[in-house]
Amino acid sequence: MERGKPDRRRFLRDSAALAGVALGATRIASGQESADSDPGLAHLKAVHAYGQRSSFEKSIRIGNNGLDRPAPGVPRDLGMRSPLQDVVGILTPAPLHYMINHNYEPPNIDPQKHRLMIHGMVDRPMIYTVEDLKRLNPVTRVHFVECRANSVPQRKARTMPDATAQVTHGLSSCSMWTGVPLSLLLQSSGLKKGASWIVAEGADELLHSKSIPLEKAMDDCLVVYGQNGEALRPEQGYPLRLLTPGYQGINNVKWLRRVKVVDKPYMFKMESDDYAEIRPDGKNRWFDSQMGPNSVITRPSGGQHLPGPGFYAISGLAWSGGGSVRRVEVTTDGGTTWKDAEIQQPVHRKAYTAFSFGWDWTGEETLLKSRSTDETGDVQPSVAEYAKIWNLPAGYLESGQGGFTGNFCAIQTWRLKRDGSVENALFS
Ligand SMILES: Nc1nc2c(c(=O)[nH]1)N[C@H]1C(S)=C(S)[C@@H](COP(=O)(O)O)O[C@H]1N2
Ligand SMILES: [Mo]
Repeated sequence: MERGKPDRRRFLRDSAALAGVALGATRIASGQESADSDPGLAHLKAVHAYGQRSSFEKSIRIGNNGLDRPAPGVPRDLGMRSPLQDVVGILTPAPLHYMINHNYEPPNIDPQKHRLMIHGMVDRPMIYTVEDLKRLNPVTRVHFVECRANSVPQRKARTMPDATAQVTHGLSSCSMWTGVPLSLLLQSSGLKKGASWIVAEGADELLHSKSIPLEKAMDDCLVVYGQNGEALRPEQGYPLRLLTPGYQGINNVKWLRRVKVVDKPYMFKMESDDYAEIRPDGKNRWFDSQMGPNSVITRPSGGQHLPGPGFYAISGLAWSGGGSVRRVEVTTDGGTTWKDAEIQQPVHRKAYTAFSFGWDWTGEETLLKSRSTDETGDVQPSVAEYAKIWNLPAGYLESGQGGFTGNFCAIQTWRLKRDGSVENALFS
């Protein structure tokens, strides 16, 4: 009978669905087989099972050296810069988050096998699985991560007229991170008297390790497993990473597997030598980790082109390791006059903050700059002020010679030319 058919079909469908639930993995595996033999289904799975951006969107990460590929011959340090000029809003899409791996390719870690050990000067050493951590109350926060080498003038590509915002500021990114407060794990283990530092260690081949003051660890550090609504990317430390909001990138240990509570910094090569700033006056800044107030105009910025005189929103990003961004000023006349830009919500502490400033361009050549102030009243320095803070001799930064300065947060200048092209003009 005709009427019987739909019911029978539904019965078959429902029992197939139930069988799918009961058989679990087996059922999915046989489904994959049929997708392979059915090109239409294979296409759906390949393209839509995990979404891809429009084929018209071409923005990509580029090599740390400012080229569209990593530097050849540096197999132990893989760096990729984030395309700041293309990012919309305050979150960096995870596939475009900048990346610094001192150990080249990220390890491919099975989260079921991964463990995080808390030990050292604690009453109760603990070993956590990723699932153990997910049983705890999660916290979600928006924070930037920034390499201390971001923007340093010693990198040649950074001072060239054709540098884009990706080349000048692309060793930083901002994500929404989800995990648990490190303080919760440390408290549960019980801190012993005299504990004053932690040493965090990653599960990469080189066991990237970093000493961090216990005060910071107990303040706002997180052990995170989530990034922008999904699991951390392998490049960002899957399945677990330490997040040290506002501190130099190197502290944010990826593939985190161990936190040892200790009573002194361990002075690893990277923190006592490579990452410590030996200034021209011979002085050193060990563990001076907090990133300063920073900002960059991303539209219009280096490599972009304005079609002609008229209205433009000058927009960009501001951030500070000191807390939330309270104010951003913009100058469209090379620094003669500064005006407040509009700060866009949401504003998070130690996170990218978007700003914009409506402007009528007359068509004349001019210099554009932005300057941020954070909640502690810290103001982003000019290049000259930055040189003063770090006690650098005149012309030191401009020369491109000498050692790394690090934490370079000086005001960025873009030159807008009469033909509408935009150039990097850091030292103007
Ligand atoms: N395990 C491990 N953690 C690491 C690194 C590393 O090489 N290995 N690089 C550090 C440095 S120098 C920076 S700047 C940040 C970069 O974070 P990202 O790659 O997620 O952008 O990770 C830090 N954490
Ligand atoms: Mo870094």
